[in-house]
Amino acid sequence: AFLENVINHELFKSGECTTRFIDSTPELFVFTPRRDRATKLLRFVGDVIVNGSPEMKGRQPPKLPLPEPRLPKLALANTAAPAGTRDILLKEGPAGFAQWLKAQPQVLLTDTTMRDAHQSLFATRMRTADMLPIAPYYARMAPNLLSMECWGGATFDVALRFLKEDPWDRLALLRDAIPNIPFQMLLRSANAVGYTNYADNVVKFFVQQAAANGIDIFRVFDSLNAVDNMRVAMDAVIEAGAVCEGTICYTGDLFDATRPKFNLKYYVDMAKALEKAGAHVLGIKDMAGVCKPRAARELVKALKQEIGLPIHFHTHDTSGIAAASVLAAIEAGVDAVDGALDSMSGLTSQPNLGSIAAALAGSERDPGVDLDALQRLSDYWEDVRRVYAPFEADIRSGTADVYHHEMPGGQYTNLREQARALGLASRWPEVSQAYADVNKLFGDIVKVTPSSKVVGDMALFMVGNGLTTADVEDPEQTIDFPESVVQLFRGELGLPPDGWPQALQAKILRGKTALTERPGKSLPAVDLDAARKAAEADLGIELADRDLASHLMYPKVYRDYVEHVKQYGDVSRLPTTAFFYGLREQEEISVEIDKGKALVIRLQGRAEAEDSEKLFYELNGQPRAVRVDKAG
Ligand code: 3PY
Ligand code: ZN
Repeated sequence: AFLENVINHELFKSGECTTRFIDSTPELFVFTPRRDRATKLLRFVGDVIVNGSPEMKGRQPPKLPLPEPRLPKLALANTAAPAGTRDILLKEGPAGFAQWLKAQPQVLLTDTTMRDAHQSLFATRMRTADMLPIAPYYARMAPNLLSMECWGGATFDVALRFLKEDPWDRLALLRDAIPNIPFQMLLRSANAVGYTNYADNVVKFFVQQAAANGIDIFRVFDSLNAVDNMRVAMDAVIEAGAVCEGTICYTGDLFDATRPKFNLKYYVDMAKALEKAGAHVLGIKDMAGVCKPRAARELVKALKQEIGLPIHFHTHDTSGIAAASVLAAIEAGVDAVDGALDSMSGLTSQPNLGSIAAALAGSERDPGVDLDALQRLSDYWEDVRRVYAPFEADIRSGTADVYHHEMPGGQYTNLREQARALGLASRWPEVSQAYADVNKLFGDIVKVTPSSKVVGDMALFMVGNGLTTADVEDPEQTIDFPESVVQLFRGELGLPPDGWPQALQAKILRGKTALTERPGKSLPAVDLDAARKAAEADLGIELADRDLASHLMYPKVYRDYVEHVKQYGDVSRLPTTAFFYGLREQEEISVEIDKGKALVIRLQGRAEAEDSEKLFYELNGQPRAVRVDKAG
């Protein structure tokens, strides 16, 4: 590498260097880290080959090899992306964009495939490497989508924690490839992309970074539907010049007279409060998929009468009949709806976007999308989805049970997985019943991340410990409640508009005082400069603003991620089969480490010793051997 640097140096090439050239030219000693990067990747893949991916513990790999995902037959070279919906946003600004949306006779469509669909179908495990190949086709084949939901929710945490990749890189790379379709993210109000309330200035800083790095539309919701807890996030979105989709979480049943709390007035009042708070768009987030067609129709009709904002409807297909609700909302005049492309739709995911578009073709609300293009994009996802089969829940049909337990689609598969890990897999019906019981115990609340996680924790706790509702309520019976339950009842996730059941709160808190205002009011502002310096000293790297945002969201997870990068380099470009399943002998993969620079890796053979294994690779045609210790 040193010689390479010398002969490539401008001075050396010009022939003007003297014998002091080496002493006076320190950059000759800066070697390209390519060899190092390759070694790290070979070690990572080697570890997966020898010891298995930690992510695969207890899971069955799919039958390999799998076919390469089919990309649409469309020549990309030299074709620029056409103008799309994002061009309208850039020209008109958020308020003008919202007006434009409201004035459209057709219904607009959001594709959730890159966020909620995989969060709800395979535990958020979709990697950037599977999103990038299809991205330029989206830009060319579906430019008139309202938006692509591709960031936020659980994707931030899972990217760093399990996929060992940087969510900000994902956003930047997708943005680069798709300049013409608005990007949408899910933001959990004061919980940002985490599970607990953050200081106001941290929420604001996070929003600023997300907007600066490419998010156009922020769907902001609160896990207890508390508008005051949404204000900081909403203000930050508006200030950043992005579209603020203030969102109500739908729960219960509009027509269930025994639960009058979640009636039409409740939603209309909340929508008015969000409009007053400056939302550009109103979101209806039916996270569990319990908004029945009749409720969707009535709700949209009432909201259209009562507020002036365009309305965007989101639901899940857990019941198997969610498309009926989407069509009912469209008939009632909703302005935009979410769906997932065919092969990533259904079950706990969104209803099928392609089928919804086809059903509307030729009608007054025809979304005017290219149905064949959606099909070709879906073909790609169909192949990608096979790679993630081990992360899918073993469910084969919709279930009306969702109207009873009301679990969010994004939680359902995760909670089943948690139950399995605790040895409660065969007792799932009890867990599901306990989830409904806990909701009643907690005073009938909105259940969506993070409040839903607390309800899930408590349900598992009750089933695992054989506790009944009566046991939990009995003031004489001492219970060591899970920490998340104590935090919820202390008000650390905010306060439900009608407060907590007081007797249970007293029992859970055992004399601890509860917050009486939103947590952000009492959380001290974080000194961002000091936090950056401390983290830089701890991690031994410099932190850009977006890195600081990662650190502020998840200090421990981010630290582990940085350690992983130091040890193995950037693993985000490895093909997903190599990432989860390693390489079979003679299998060859190509990994793009820089634009136009690829490593071609082939596993030639393996030699096993007692506590280690030697792997013989071919790296860009050259033999390389790596020894990997066997895990204890
Ligand atoms: C999330 O917050 O991740 C959700 O998907 C809630 O529905
Ligand atoms: Zn959802």
